[in-house]
Amino acid sequence: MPRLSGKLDMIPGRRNLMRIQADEPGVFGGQCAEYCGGPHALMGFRVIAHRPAQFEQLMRFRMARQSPDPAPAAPSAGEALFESAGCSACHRVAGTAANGLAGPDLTHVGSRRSLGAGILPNNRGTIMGWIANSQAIKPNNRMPAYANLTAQQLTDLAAYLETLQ
Ligand code: HEC
Ligand SMILES: [Cu+2]
Repeated sequence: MPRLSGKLDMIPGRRNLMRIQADEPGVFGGQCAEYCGGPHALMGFRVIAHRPAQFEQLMRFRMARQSPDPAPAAPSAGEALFESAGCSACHRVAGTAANGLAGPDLTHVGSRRSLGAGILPNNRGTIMGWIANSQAIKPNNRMPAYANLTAQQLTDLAAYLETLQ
């Protein structure tokens, strides 16, 4: 990714602008390059560049999925648990009461390729494992381990998160 944009430091209290330009479609890897705390070595990210027509198509698909459900169903077990287990205190999900800002916005977590800044592929099992004990996967990250949740509860949460496309 540095090939597309150069590098830029984040400075507390200052707003920076980074221009990322890809001349060809492709997937470009990046890595946090400034020591920032315990899990610093585990901070990867990807830039995916599409051809303009394909990008337009993807965005239209996204917008269509976001249009409000005319008759919202009762919340699933996983959605209710997301609220009652306290996940929503740290995570935002647009269109729901969850509006925490301490962790990543999970509005589209179901369509992410990876979890935890690139360290895990995104699937039902890895979501469950992350929630149960993210501290073993990424030591010192700011999400507590949820060792008290049952396998059924982890499954319900993961099934809910998968629907957030
Ligand atoms: C105290 C705040 C906090 C609470 C409570 C919390 N999380 Fe997190 N969560 C985080 C942070 C911070 C991260 C990012 C960790 C990292 O990658 O360094 C995260 C990451 C995640 C991720 C990975 C997202 C991604 O983009 O890779 C998922 C999924 C997740 N949390 C689900 C949950 C669920 C489900 C609950 C409730 C059972 C929960 N979280 C409770 C702070 C929290
Ligand atoms: Cu870092």
